[in-house]
Amino acid sequence: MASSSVPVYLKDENLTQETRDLLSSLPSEKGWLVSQMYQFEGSWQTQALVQGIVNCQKHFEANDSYVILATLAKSGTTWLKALLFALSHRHKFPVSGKHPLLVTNPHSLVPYLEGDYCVSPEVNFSELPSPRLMQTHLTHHSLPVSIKSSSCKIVYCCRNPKDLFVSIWHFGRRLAPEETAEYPIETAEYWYESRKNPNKVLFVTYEELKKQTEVEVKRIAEFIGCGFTAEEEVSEIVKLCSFESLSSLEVNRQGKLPNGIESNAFFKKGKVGAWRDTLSESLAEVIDRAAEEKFGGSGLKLSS
Ligand code: PAP
Repeated sequence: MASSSVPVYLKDENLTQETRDLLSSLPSEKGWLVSQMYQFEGSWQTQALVQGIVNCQKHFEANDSYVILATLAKSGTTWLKALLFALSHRHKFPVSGKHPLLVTNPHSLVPYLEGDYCVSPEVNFSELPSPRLMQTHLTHHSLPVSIKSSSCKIVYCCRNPKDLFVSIWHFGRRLAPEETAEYPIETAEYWYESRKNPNKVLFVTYEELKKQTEVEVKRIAEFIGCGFTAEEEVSEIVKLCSFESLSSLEVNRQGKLPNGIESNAFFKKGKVGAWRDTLSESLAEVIDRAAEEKFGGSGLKLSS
């Protein structure tokens, strides 16, 4: 693994003694991007992320105006970051003008909560424009208390497990070509939360977002409190944030993010069902069975 391309949340630096003690008490397995992964609060994390999660659980203070994007890695984070940024700041940054998304990778516009907290317990988000957008890969259970207790909104994006698996596998091979391993499918926590509390958690799927982008984008805008008026056009934002548009921008084709990951690593095919080019029938069946076991009784329908 080339160290220059290793993001901070995969590095084993900055660990406090408290976190080292915690890690030694957790179940661990050989990892796919780093040598060892740790099971913390039900999901598998790197050492640095355990540190980041503990830090943000202790110190992050959300307030009512925050919008939190929650995803599993590779389920639509980059797309939703672009959409949420473009939607919530559309009066300040009209699509027709010099839009930040034309010159900035979506990951540099919306911070990765526990990733930023890997480095230090003191992270200052006060520079972010309001409404503050934040992204997390945490399960609902592990979210900092202030996210649950405030009235901030959570948008959750889910993707079918086979495309997600293939997407993360390719990404992992870029970061750590010599290593690969199984990827755990998380539980349907956000699904249940969105049923229980629809004003707090909006459940979006990558597949529906692909199928009827304008309808879904309007639904997201409404949910985060910046719905479209009858006169307003949503198509420009949809186009700006599309795979074709973002992946062809110079800023997303060349160079690296501050965390060392190449900017183009977040854009591969951007399609539904691309798993068919990579997965064998038998591996696809294994994933289908695992998904059925996990989600079977939940009422959540995962498209394939
Ligand atoms: P992250 O969680 O590491 O930030 P994330 O953005 O969730 O990654 O996942 C990347 C996937 O989203 C890639 O899918 P693929 O491997 O199946 O191709 C990437 O191509 C896709 N993607 C990125 N931007 C967009 C977009 N604007 N529209 C649709 N899909 C996109």
